[in-house]
Amino acid sequence: MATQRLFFAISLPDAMQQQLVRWRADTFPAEAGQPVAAASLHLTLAFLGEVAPETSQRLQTLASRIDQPGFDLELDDAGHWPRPGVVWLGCQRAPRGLLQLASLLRAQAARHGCHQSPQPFHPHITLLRQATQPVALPPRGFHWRFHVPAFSLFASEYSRGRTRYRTLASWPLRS
Ligand code: 2AM
Repeated sequence: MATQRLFFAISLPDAMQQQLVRWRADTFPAEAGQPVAAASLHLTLAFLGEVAPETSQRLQTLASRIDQPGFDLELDDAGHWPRPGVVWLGCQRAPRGLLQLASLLRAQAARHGCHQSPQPFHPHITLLRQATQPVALPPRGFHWRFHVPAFSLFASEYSRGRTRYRTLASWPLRS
């Protein structure tokens, strides 16, 4: 079987997706960048790159053994990375549970040969892509909170000119 482009991530509840999409439309002009589709909004925990089936299977087995409590995410920060052309939403203070989960998944990925960026983990949800020109960011003061009861493994698939994210498996966090 061929390799797949994989990443572990947190998906957003449907209501949160809808709220963010409305806020984004009110906050950023159309020319600011390419909006990420509501159903594709996610927070990446660990990017794995192109992965062989055996490695994917091993990482899924390890993921299934993770025993961590769920946590609340508070989205109250926004930023612009002009080089990759990304406008993002994040947290001023990332919850400990999020950092622990990401660090465990990233360590397991690295041990299985999936290169991990040496840059520190900066949890974010990409709202706009191709945002290479200066963008006016919203003033602080906005915030959304939602509970994270699970995490998932996604495959990033490119066909007919667009990228789709397919959920391969999900694992619950302790309630
Ligand atoms: P991004 O949203 O900041 O682009 C699928 O591509 C997910 O993995 C995206 O959330 C992307 O982050 C993230 N990712 C992290 N490192 C990546 C890399 N080196 N190449 C592509 N995507 C990466």
